[in-house]
Amino acid sequence: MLRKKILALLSIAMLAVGTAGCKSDASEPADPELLLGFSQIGTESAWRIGNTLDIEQQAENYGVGLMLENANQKQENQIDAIRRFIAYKVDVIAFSPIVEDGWDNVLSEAKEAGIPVILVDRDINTEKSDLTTCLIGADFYKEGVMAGEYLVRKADSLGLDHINIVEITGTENSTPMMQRQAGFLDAIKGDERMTVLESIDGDFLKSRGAECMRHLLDTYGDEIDVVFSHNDEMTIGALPEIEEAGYTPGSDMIIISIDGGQEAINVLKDGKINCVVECTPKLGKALMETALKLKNGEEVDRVIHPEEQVFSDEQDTSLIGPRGY
Ligand code: GYE
Repeated sequence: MLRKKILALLSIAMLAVGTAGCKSDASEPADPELLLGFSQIGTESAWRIGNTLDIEQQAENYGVGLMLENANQKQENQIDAIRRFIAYKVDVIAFSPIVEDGWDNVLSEAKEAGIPVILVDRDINTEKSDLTTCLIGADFYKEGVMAGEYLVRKADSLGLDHINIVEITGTENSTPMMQRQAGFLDAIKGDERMTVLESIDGDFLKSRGAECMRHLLDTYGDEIDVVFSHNDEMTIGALPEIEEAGYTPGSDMIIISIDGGQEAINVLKDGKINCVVECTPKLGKALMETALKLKNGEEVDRVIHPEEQVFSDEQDTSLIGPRGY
């Protein structure tokens, strides 16, 4: 029985919410029509925490029973979680793959069990075409392009003729890392003013952002004109290092970030970040609607990209409203 199944699920989940009827009160909502297993990457950023909260909230809104597991930044934990979802016969599996490679075996198992899989946020790399049904997540390439285009405009407005860039990247082999880098490089390529001094892996973590920035400052010092960081956490980790080295971020160095969480937007308003490309974590509504369609055997869109914008010192930043993550 579904109700028993959900109770069992909730008891093993590290973190779970659902509208599953756990009480016998007749006024409680009926068993959910859909049981969704979702493997989240971890809690590395405000983005990730906002994404988890949004998915929980939307599951509740849509009356979806949610089994949610947090992989604490480890691919093997995600693979184990997906295997548990298969064993418990959830209706639909969703997950945010921490890296692109290494999913074929477990996803073949899901396919054999007849459970559709939705990719949330990040993509996978596979030779097989039918292991997943769709991807709900940002267009990371476009985000990189928007960051690069901002830099070109900024260089024009400041009349700069040579610009040295350091790049602090997200988790190696993850979709946002690869696509943000590719989009950024494409947007600045052909612009003779731009030189990338170094790209360094900051793993999307604040502590790594600080470490990477220390290394970059030690190596290049005041040669650095621009810091392009793949997420807000790493940016926020890097800023105190820049200040400690005697530079004022936002004026001595141009700081470009991605995500658009509240903390980074506050720093943008203070003038210590110049540009933040938005990446919305609010993917829960599209996820619930897509999962319900799959449960009902309906067709779904292969790719769903949310609309995103750029926040920067080109606008009146005091008008940017609360971000909600
Ligand atoms: O930019 C970062 C997070 O995959 C879009 O992962 C996500 C990225 C986001 O940890 O902050």
